[in-house]
Amino acid sequence: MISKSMQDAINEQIKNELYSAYLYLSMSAHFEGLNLNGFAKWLRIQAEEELGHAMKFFDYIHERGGQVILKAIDQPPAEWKSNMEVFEQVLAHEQKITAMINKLYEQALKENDYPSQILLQWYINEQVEEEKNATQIIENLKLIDAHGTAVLMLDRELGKRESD
Ligand code: OFO
Repeated sequence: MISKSMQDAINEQIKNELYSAYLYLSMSAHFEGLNLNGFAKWLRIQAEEELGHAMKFFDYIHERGGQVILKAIDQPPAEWKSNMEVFEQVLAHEQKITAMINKLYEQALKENDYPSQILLQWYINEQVEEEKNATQIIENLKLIDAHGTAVLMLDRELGKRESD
């Protein structure tokens, strides 16, 4: 059975993952408003993934005989000044989530809670991916600022080459 302290910490993290979904859905709506449908789609899928992260914790608490207690989710921002600002916020948010997951893992180590350690390893890997994806978008936006879209498109084209 899961300890009360680990159950409480994971319940808190369910809220944080749901806030991530809320934040990215709000960003998606922002891009819908700008008719940037690709950006909107990417963030909408990201929001769905976050819901999946929350549900993975939700199921885990039940599997360990614990109780899920849902908490209030804060209202996310609704306006951003630039595309860059959106993705800088995505990255900053993911870095915050990474720190939270690491703290949960430290708690699981302290409590000798081996099942939670195994579960959290999945999230640790996922956070590497999350930070990498956000960083990549920021780097692409910087490239567009520096060289224009044509160079970025040519770079994509050149990247398609396979070795003979
Ligand atoms: Fe759940 O990884 Fe992003 O926040």
